[in-house]
Amino acid sequence: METTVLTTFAKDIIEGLSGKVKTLPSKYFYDEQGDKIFQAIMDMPEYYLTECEFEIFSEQKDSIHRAFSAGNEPFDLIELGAGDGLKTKILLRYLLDQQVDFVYYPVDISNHILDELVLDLKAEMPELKVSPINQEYFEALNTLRNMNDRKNIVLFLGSNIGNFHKFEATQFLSKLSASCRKNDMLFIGIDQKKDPRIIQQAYDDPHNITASFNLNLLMRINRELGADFNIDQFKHYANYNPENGEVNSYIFSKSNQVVKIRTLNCEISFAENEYIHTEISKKYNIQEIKHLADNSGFKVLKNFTDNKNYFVDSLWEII
Ligand code: AVI
Repeated sequence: METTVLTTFAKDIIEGLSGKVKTLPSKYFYDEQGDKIFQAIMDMPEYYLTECEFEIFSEQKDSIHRAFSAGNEPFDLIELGAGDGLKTKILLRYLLDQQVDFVYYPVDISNHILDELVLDLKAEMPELKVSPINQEYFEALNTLRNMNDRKNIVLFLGSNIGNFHKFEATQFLSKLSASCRKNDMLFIGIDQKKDPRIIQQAYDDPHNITASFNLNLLMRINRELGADFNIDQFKHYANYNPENGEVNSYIFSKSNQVVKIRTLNCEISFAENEYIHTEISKKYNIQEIKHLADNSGFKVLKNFTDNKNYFVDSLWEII
């Protein structure tokens, strides 16, 4: 298993760095170090997304519950990419207090993340029925098809959908709707378009935490593939474009330089100011969210927004 993961990682890295325009997949941000830095990002005030979604869950948990159980229908919760479950915990606590009978299925490909989450939940909410699924998202939905007979509410929070280009988001969501049963629902967290300066600051913060998150990708290549990236010779750059709603993140080379990747036995040249594209974080407005749902086999049932109207948790049904 270890070897396969490393081989896929190595293959993706070499492929991304060998192209005319260099790119690295943002999914590789999240090694142990990257998870810690991402936690620090979520704790900083400039990264408003976490606080806004937290507020939606805290202040509207009763209406969220009512919308989930339309007509008093029983349901189970499946969370794709559960992480530390901070927002979800508010909802789980509330549902338990209301004596709702449900199972919580956190889904993640990282066993380590799931183990920590389950330990944490068992300590905090011993009465919770939690059943972790250590699989890819779609595999997990297929597993559930034959495992439970309640309606599934799929949670995909934290604006994770923003890390896809629009066409990829539509593809992913279409696959998701096709993997669901007729009366299942999707509860999806999406960051909204807003004052560009607010968005810009969230991805180019004055504490340089996002910079270290981005540059950790090079450190990871050093650690896992024996590369010799000199981090001081690279810098983070993020730019929000209000025309397409995308924040694009890059790592720029500060000089002409050559980097060796020992285990792959190769050298990568960088010209001064040459960049590696590392991430896209796309923002949507309410109209675009409706289109996204309509084009991927869903229909928007209800939008839950925070007081500033920065973020939306949108509840979708299958059409
Ligand atoms: C995980 N994802 C939704 C975050 C985002 O906002 O795109 C990752 C992130 N990148 C920089 N800051 C946070």
